[in-house]
Amino acid sequence: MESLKKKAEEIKSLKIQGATDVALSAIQFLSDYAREFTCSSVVDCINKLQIGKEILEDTRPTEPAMQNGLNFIMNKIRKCQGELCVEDVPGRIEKYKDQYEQLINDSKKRIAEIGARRIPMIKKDANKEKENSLHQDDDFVVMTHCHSSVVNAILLKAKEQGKNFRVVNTETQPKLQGRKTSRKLSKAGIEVIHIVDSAMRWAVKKYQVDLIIIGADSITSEGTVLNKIGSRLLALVAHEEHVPFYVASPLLKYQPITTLGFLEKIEMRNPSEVWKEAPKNVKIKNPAFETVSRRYIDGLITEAGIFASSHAHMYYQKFYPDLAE
Ligand code: RUB
Repeated sequence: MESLKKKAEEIKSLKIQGATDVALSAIQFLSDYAREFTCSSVVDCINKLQIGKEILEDTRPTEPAMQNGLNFIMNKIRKCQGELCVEDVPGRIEKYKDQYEQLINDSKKRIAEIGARRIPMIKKDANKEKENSLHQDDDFVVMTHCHSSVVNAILLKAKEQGKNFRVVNTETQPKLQGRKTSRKLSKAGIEVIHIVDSAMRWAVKKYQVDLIIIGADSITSEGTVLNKIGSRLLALVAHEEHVPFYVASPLLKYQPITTLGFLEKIEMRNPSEVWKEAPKNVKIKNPAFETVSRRYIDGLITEAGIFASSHAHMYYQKFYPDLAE
């Protein structure tokens, strides 16, 4: 249990961040945990796993890809518990963990292929290139926010296909996850323009951004997307400047309980991330995420294709009937 708590802390502290990596790590941690404890019966094993699952879920409340993954494993082990003996449990948990991991990896790969098609193949004309021009006709500019491994997969795929484009990216206060994005993309040879969050409107205009793609932490039954704080601001800028605004996300981030009327939670993080030695009478609020309503989203890029975010519910049920149960 102590080792599980230590690993859970890596997620809570954002050492591991981004919905996909959080989900992959959490299911791995549950699988490791199943190998660590001893139990008197299969029911006892399941009860211990349930406690472990709750510890992991508590780390980041706005992460359905993690919750869905942990539920996927727990539902499967509960269903077959009658056929198992205690020694079988760790192997079964690992098997179900591998299955969910495969779903995540396959969906990300498919999203990268689909999303990359939205970045055009533009051949650079050296004669046209003007030294001081900010935006030329043969220049395609994509903007993103924070660090989304799914958005990065799209951009890296497009680069791999030989497409020329630049990326404008926000630093993402207070934990600066945007630096991860800028490092990764520039390492792959993509030109990156890194800005402070509050320069997002300025940058959209200045660089004549052609396309905005953000990631997602959660998608609700109404097609609202929850993503890093600042996402709605960017959506509003996109709306004001008529820039297409897309969200790239596996359907595994669908939050099924929103269908039943429950509201998705927004994680409030430690105020010290914003200001360590703030005066005592200054109240600090540090929301990790915010909502982007479907009316500001031109399309959701998923493993099932690109469609209106309000259709996520339907495709989730179709693609993942086991999880929708
Ligand atoms: C990260 C964030 C990402 C989504 C999607 O927030 O908002 O855009 O999680 O990530 P945090 P991915 O740093 O608080 O986890 O596309 O990798 O699933």
